[in-house]
Order: sequence, then C-alpha cells, then structure tokens
Amino acid sequence: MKIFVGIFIIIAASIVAQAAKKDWWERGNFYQIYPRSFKDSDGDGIGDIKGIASKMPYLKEIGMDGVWLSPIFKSPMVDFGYDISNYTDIHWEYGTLADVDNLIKVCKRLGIKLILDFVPNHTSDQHPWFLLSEANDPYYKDFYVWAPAKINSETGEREPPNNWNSIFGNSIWEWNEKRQEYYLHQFLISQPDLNFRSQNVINEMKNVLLFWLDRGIGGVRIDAVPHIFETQFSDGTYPDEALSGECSDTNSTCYLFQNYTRDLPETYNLIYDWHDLLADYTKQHGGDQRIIMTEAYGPLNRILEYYGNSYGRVGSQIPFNFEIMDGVNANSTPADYKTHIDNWLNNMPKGAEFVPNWVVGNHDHHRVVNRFGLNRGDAINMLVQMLPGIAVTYYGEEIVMTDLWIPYNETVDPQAILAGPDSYWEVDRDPCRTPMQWDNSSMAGFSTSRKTWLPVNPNYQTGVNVRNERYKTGSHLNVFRKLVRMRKNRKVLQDGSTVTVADNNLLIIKRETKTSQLFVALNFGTEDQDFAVSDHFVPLKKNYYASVVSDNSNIRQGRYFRSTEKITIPKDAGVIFE
Ligand SMILES: *[C@@H]1O[C@H](CO)[C@@H](O)[C@H](O)[C@H]1NC(C)=O
Ligand SMILES: *[C@@H]1O[C@H](CO)[C@@H](O)[C@H](O)[C@H]1NC(C)=O
Ligand SMILES: *[C@@H]1O[C@H](CO)[C@@H](O)[C@H](O)[C@H]1NC(C)=O
Ligand SMILES: *[C@@H]1O[C@H](CO)[C@@H](O)[C@H](O)[C@H]1NC(C)=O
Ligand SMILES: *[C@@H]1O[C@H](CO)[C@@H](O)[C@H](O)[C@H]1NC(C)=O
Ligand SMILES: CC(=O)N[C@H]1CO[C@H](CO)[C@@H](O)[C@@H]1O
Ligand SMILES: [Ca+2]
Ligand SMILES: [Ca+2]
Repeated sequence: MKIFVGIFIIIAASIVAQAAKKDWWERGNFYQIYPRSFKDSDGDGIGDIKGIASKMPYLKEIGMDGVWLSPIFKSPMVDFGYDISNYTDIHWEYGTLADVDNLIKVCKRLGIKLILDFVPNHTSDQHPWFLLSEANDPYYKDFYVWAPAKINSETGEREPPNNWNSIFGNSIWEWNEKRQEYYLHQFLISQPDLNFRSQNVINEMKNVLLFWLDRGIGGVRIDAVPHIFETQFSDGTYPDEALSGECSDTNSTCYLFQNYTRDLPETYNLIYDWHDLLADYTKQHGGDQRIIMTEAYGPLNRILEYYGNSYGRVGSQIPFNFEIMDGVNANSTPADYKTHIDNWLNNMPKGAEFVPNWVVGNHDHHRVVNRFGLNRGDAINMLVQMLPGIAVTYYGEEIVMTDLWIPYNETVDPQAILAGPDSYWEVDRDPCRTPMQWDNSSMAGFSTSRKTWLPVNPNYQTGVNVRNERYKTGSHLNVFRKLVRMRKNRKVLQDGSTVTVADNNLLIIKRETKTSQLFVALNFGTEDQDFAVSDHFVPLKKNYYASVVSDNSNIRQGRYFRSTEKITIPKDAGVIFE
C-alpha cells in the first residue's frame, strides 16, 4: 500500500514539473518589425538593419522574447521585399550580411531570438533561378509552374491554361515570350510561383533554411503558406475552378472557388517536413528550439492543421491566429470577441506542445485602433497580453500608432496602386507602414533625412512617440510594459485556465489557478457599464485591486475594491483586477 502511495506522489510531481517547465517560445512575446520603417541609421529615409540593431535594447526593455523581420533579402522591391531575387543576400538599402550577423550577435547578447521571414511560394522574376528557368536550363527548367498556352478553337488565339485568378487580380498566368509558355503567379506578375513538385526546389529551399540556421536565427516565419501548392493533373494540365457566386468581378479570386489553388494537403506535409528539419537541427547543434511561425488565412480547421495532424506529425509552433483580426471590428459586440477567442481555444489540438497565439495586427492591415476603435488601444493590448500562450505585437502598437491617410498620388503599395484611385483605400497597406515614432525630434527620430520613404505620421508631435510615453505614467507604452511584465511573472497568466464571459458591453476574462485569480474587464460596447468581480465568478478573496488601468478608465491604479463592489468600466476602457 505504502509503495503505491509513493509512486503516485512521484507521478504527480513529475506532471507538475513538466507543466511548469516551458520552452522559450511557449509564453513568448513576439514583435514584428517592418524593416523599412523601424529605424534609419544612415539618413536615406529608409529603415535598415543597423537601425534595427540600435533599437534592440528598446525591445529588451519592453520585454520581447522574439522579433520577426519582414523580408530583408535582395529584392527589386516591387512588393517591398516579398519579391526576393536572392534568399541568402541582403537588400542593399537595408545593409549587408555582416550587418545581419551583427544584429544576431546583439540579439543573442540581449536574450532575444531573431526570426526571419521565409517566402517559399514565389521569387522575384529577377531571381537567377527564374532567368535560368525561362531559358529552359536543364537543372532549373522545372523550378517554376510552367504550362503551354491553350489555343481557342474559334479564334485561334492563345489563352491561359485555365481560369484561375491571382490574389492581386486578373489571370494567375502570365505569358513568357522567351520560353513560349505561361507561368503561374499567385501574387504579382513579377512574383512567379516556385514549383514545390520539383525535388530540386525542395533541396534549394532547404539549403536556404540551413544557411540562416547556421548564422544563428531562432526560427522562421513562413509567408503565404496556403498558396504553396496548386493542383496539377497527372497529364500535366490544371483544372478550371468552378464559379463561387461570391462576387461579380470576373478577374478576382472571389469569383471562383479556390479548391485547386489553396490549402492543398501537400502544403501541410511540407510544413511538417520543415518542422522536422528545424527540430533535427536543434538536436544536432544544441541550443534552444528553432521555431516556425506560419502565415495562413482561411477556415479555422485548415489553419489549425498547421499545428500538426492526427498521424502524429507536428508543424508550426505558431500558426498565426487571426481569429480576432479577421472576425472582429469596431462594430463587433463583446459576444463577437468571445466567439472568436473561444473558437481558437476550444478547437486547437490538445497537448502541452500546442500553445495558442494571438495576432491582431500586421503590415497588411490597418492599424489596430483604426479597426477596433480609436480609444481602445490599451484595452486591445490588455486582451492580447492577458490571453494564454503567445502574444504577437506589430511595431508601434505598444505606443498605439494610428493609420496615416495617404493620397492616391503618393501611394506606393502595389496592391493599392493596382486597385485604382476609387478603391485603393480599402486595400492600401501604406497607412500601417509609416515610420516608427521614437521621439519628438524631426521625422519622429526615425531618420535624419527630410524625406522618408513613407511620410511620418504628424501625431508624433502631439505625444505619440516612445520617448514621450516612456516618461509619462499611465501612457500606452507604460501600460504595455506593465502587461508584459505581469505576463512573465504571474503564475496565473503562465499556467492558469481561461474563461471568457460576454455581458452586454463587457468582455470579461478570468484567468485562474487553484490559488489565484485575475480578472480582465474590457468595455467593447457602446455604453459605460458596472462590473463586480462576484458578478460572474466565485471570488477567492474579499478584496481585489486594480493592477492595470487603461488611460480612459477613470480608475486609480492600485485602488482596492470589495469583490461585490460595483465599479463603472467606461466605454472603450479596460481594467485588470488581482
Ligand atoms: C546570392 O548571393 C550570394 C552573395 O552575393 C551569391 O554568392 C549567391 O550565388 C547568390 N545566389 C544566387 C542563387 O544567385
Ligand atoms: C479583366 O481582365 C481582362 C484581361 O486581363 C481585362 O481585359 C479586363 O479589363 C479586366 N476587367 C476588369 C474589370 O478589370
Ligand atoms: C469547391 O469548394 C466548395 C466550397 O469549399 C465546394 O462547395 C465545392 O463542391 C467544391 N467544388 C469542387 C469541384 O470540388
Ligand atoms: C498629390 O496631390 C496633392 C493634391 O491632391 C498635391 O498637393 C501633392 O503635391 C501631390 N503629390 C505628388 C507627389 O504629386
Ligand atoms: C513637439 O515638437 C513640436 C514642434 O517641434 C512642438 O510644437 C510640440 O509642442 C512638441 N510636443 C511635445 C509634446 O513636446
Ligand atoms: C502578412 C503578409 O506577410 N503578407 C504578405 C503575403 O505575401 C504577399 C506576396 O508576397 C505580400 O504582398 C504580403 O505582404
Ligand atoms: Ca537607411
Ligand atoms: Ca504556389
């Protein structure tokens, strides 16, 4: 009998120990830098790698564990770096390989992991691989998705191989005079898709990963994942997509289903293979786990498959969770927020290795407050930092930067230019890519140049900058720093369970362990509303104090309340009770 008790205790203890021991990324705070806009070190008006290195101590100061950079690689910059002409070289405006090596050194010294963007779906049409493929070079000829023209039997004219459209509009196929064939491009015409049915491409891309792993990166963020594979029949042809009935613009992706152009099963296996490559690399070389973050939009079940499949294969540690970003806007109710938070938490695979993550902004979407409500900057940061797992912050959201309206004639985003002056605003990505606002000196301390690649948002002069917010109590930046510190230090945030409640204007989140509780009350409604801790939960204590308050809460930080006491949470405000 005694022996059995002993074994029980050991098992229980080892489970506890396991639950407490976390890999570096599992409760990580990640930060996305858009390199063109973070810090310009040499006065040409364009952010660069030396600039990023000089600001790493700031990212340490605000508690970041990992930083991912949008592409820094050699590129003609038609799509601001998402059109790569050499995966292992650096774009000249950003610096050199030596600058990146130095940046990695700086990151290591500070204990921050550097994550690089990996763009496997396509290269630039100026990549040497494309030039060789176009010339039918024996090794490179299958590197891209080539197909012969269809000849219209009535007109005798050349036509694209099928009816597929590209994401940026019009046919996915582009005629190539040199090769006398069409090539496929899911994005811009100047971004031909790589052919992952070619073993040579798989090998080359593996070498790219190894090149960067050897230089000391902490992992990769993989771009545009759902688009990597397209369906090809065994006779080499590509099937037409059926009409979706979703929209009337015959040149748009919404006109057709995307059964053959996204989320193909092959894509998942490729991600699982890359996971194994990084895991093996870590095993061989030691050090912390190198990780994968994946960018994929689409139905939840397809996104969750990037975590792993039911046959035990494992993929992305951080399949970006865009539930809130895609599902919620300024008109949404607290119940909508709850639905989208619970969607992820309730449906993600169970197991200690699977960790939720929260992303509310990136370089393809309007600024957070422009989408969720202008006065909700603190409340949204509270939401992201108080939810379990991994928090991802787009640069500038910690000081609550806002969109800058840019007229069509000054727009540089190719997607917006293609949309034309009447509708460019809907898809324009320039407004959320303006320079980081460091201080109140000219150009917000981003650059010494009098002209920057995108204009600086003038609100840096009215206080929206790091330096101003750093020295002001209750500023957005100080709220953010406090949230990040709590997330690191509170066991209830590391290990606690999560319950969400929508009560009229309020979204309430309870984090709880056996011995402690934390409550987040966020007013995402249209009116002020009273809240008491005992409204929805059984309190563990008589009194709770307001440990973090948003700038618009009217509640003094540190004030104690009885658990039954009604406290008014103003519209757009957030308060955390401990
Ligand atoms: C990429 O750039 C490096 C450094 O300039 C060069 O050695 C390498 O051959 C280039 N790769 C390709 C595929 O052109
Ligand atoms: C659709 O694409 C075709 C062929 O590229 C072009 O002629 C036509 O103007 C486009 N229509 C619209 C509405 O953009
Ligand atoms: C394509 O996908 C849609 C929706 O996902 C489905 O309803 C339709 O049956 C599919 N069509 C084909 C030909 O597979
Ligand atoms: C864009 O148009 C505005 C007037 O609408 C003008 O003031 C500005 O100078 C123009 N910018 C450029 C780059 O032409
Ligand atoms: C920032 O600088 C501008 C002009 O240089 C000045 O008008 C403004 O008062 C300053 N704002 C703060 C908050 O210091
Ligand atoms: C969020 C993101 O990284 N989006 C990128 C996806 O890929 C296209 C094409 O490379 C880019 O234009 C987007 O910026
Ligand atoms: Ca520069
Ligand atoms: Ca593709």
